[in-house]
Amino acid sequence: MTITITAFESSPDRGRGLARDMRVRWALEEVGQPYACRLVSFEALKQPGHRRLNPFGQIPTLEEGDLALFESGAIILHIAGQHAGLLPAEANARARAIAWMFAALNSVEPPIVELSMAMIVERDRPWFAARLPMLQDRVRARLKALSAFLGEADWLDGGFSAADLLVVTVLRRLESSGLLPDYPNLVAYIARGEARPAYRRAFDAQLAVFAAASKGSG
Ligand code: GTB
Repeated sequence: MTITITAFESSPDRGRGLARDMRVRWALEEVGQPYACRLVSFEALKQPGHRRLNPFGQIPTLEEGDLALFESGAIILHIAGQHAGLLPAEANARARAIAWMFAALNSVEPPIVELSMAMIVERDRPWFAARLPMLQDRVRARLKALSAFLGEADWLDGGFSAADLLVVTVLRRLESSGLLPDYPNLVAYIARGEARPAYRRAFDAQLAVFAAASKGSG
């Protein structure tokens, strides 16, 4: 069955692979599933047609036959449940990997998003300088715990899984924050994720969208 995902027609990340379609593309590449991508403008995201797929008017979504899904975590869990390669077969290991998927999205990503949003939209506000250390400390607390848990291991729990895919994509959003170098094992962990052939294919696919959009507008 054909899989169709949605992505920004023109991503504000300028092809850096930081929008959440990147993680879905990467998951599909890891399991070897071809997919089509429908590009959506910011305006179209908020129209009823797209809100039928995602009530919040956001990307990414996934359509496959009668199924329409939103929320990148749910989409990746669905892909991992349908195809081998993203979750361990053994029940306890699988449950632990799913716990880490939730941790990536519920414990690690929120303070990172809060910090990056503040850097983008609050930089000129009078309270920004006072608030920044608190936002950075909240991110550091997560990085410290993650770094301690990972130690010298390549991946969070044995082999690469959807949990690593999500944690790596979440951490990548910190690349310009200056916070990562204090955690060399996390820097190496991100690099290991980015070196995977499936990651490269996914990255190149989203970059090609940005390159085509730039050509069209210039
Ligand atoms: N919880 C949802 C999920 O995981 O799927 C969140 C989805 C979401 O935030 N989607 C964003 C969106 O559609 C795109 S990824 N935004 C449009 C809107 O809300 O109107 C977030 C994102 C956007 C831009 C950058 N960037 O420029 O670096 C990074 C991440």
